[in-house]
Amino acid sequence: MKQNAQTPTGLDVYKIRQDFPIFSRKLKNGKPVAYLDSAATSQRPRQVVEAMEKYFFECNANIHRGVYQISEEATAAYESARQKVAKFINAQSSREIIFTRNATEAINLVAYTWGRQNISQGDLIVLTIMEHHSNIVPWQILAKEKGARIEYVDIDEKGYLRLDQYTNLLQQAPKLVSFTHVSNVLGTINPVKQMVKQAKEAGATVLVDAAQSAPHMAVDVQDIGCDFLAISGHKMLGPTGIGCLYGKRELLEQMPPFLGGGDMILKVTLNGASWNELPWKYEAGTPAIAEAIGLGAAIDYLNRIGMENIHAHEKMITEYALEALSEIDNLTIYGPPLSDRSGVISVTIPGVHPHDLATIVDRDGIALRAGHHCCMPLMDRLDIAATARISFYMYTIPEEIDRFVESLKKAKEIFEK
Ligand code: C6P
Repeated sequence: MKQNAQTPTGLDVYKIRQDFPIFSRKLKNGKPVAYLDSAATSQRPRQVVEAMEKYFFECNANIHRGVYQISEEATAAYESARQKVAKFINAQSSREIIFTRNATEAINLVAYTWGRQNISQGDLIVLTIMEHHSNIVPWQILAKEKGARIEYVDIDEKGYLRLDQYTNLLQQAPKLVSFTHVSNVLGTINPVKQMVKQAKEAGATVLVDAAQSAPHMAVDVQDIGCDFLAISGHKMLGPTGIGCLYGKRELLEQMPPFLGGGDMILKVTLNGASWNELPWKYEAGTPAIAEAIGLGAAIDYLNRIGMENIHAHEKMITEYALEALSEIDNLTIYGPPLSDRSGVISVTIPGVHPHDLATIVDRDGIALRAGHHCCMPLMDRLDIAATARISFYMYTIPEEIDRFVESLKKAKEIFEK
């Protein structure tokens, strides 16, 4: 791919990068950062920071409380961000969008409310071996409390979910099925629509972890058909401290609240309380106002670029990286073929700890993540302790892949001496 080349859909990555001041920064070694860790957290364009700054400088006030002008403006900006999220994932109503701190909190919200109400002794919860800890541990806590059991769908040698096993598990009528849309280690894009359809036919309630998909491809909750869906703002150009839970209205209406406190009530007496309407029933206390507004600006930015264009660009970069990496011997690349993967590539080199690799390439200004990526059961399944992972976004350019590949080759030479 040449400089200034556009993707077939017309994405001008070099222009986009001008919106991200971090790419103009020089590191201690005088080089710009080659940021290959967007699966951990994305970079943020200036438009997002400016939207937050505007709130702080122009209408900083608490929301849903004041009748004065700036409080009303703050409330309107916060609620408009909710509408943007609803539209972005095609929820039927913005009442189905609950602001949380991140995807982890969104999943915990379901486990602590719907889970406590609906999971009983002996019930089955189906998860997959490729889940992030945030889609395992809340269910383990619930299962332990209720005496429920958990079964995990395995992967095959290529990194696809074993759908034959999934189909068999569904025959045991699980109460809850929860899985990730995209694996943060293997990059596998799971066939969520088909999986949700099967789970619904089996009578299960279904949660989709979209932390790694919503930033990179169009996600449509009505088309997917899930009951719940979790996203994290900081992985999709937004700030940290904000995420969302999508829940079908009829479920959210029936579930008990998550946290108690201000804003989530209609009336409180010394003997009890009644709950506010959706979505505020699940948003106790002063929320992350500036962060929600920042997420709204991030969604505006994503919409302006277009999710199809983002996806197409990341596919090109992933193909470019896979090709370059396939020429390096003695390197294991995890995950399925290009057609079914997102912009995440995990690798290992026999005898080299991924942390050592990450430390060496850091000297060349390459930012990547090494470790278990909060997927210890998957690491156990793959019989490894860790991987080195590169991950991309709309702003990733081929030069950054070239820099990584060069640095990786150098590191290999050092280790193989
Ligand atoms: N994965 C990674 O480097 P939070 O931390 O709540 O924003 O997101 C949790 C989460 C949930 N599901 C998936 C599939 C994820 O990848 C993550 C976060 C980061 O892979 C940080 S561990």
